[in-house]
Amino acid sequence: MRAYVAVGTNLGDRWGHLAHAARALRTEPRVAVLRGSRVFDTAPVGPPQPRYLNAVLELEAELPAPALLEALQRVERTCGRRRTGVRWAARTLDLDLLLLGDQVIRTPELLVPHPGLITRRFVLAPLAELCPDQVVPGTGQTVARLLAAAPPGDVVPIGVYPM
Ligand code: PH2
Ligand code: MG
Ligand code: MG
Repeated sequence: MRAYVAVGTNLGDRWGHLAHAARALRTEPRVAVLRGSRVFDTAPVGPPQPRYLNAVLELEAELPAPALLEALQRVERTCGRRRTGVRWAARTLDLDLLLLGDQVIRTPELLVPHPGLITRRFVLAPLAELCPDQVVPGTGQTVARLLAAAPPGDVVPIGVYPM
């Protein structure tokens, strides 16, 4: 199934973390990394913290959603991510499952489509490069329409995805 994963990093070697994410996902069984968006330099949303690099990866994943979530969390850990319990703390690597086919998943562990997807320009701008015409389940709107309606934000493309 086609999956879109948001990549965010705002601590340490941010370009290195982006490259690591693509490389590590490729080593996961039944996961193929198909394409990356451009990389965007973005102002942090939430508490004051360093600026982010944000991008989106397109995967083909022959895995059920919980196994894919585990794979994403495994890759976060191999990148030195430590869960401190502090919401929206700065992080070496954040991998958020945005879309998984046209599935809607609402469990305590996983919400798909990702709730932040609908309004966050730092997610929608890179996602719209990969699948502008995809309808986001539950909204009836395409990614391109959601991006056009999103509040303005400091989200600037600065390079191609390192992979
Ligand atoms: N992620 C957050 C909180 N704030 N801001 C930006 N610009 N980019 C992010 O990826 C981001 C954020 C929590 O995951
Ligand atoms: Mg996140
Ligand atoms: Mg996350």
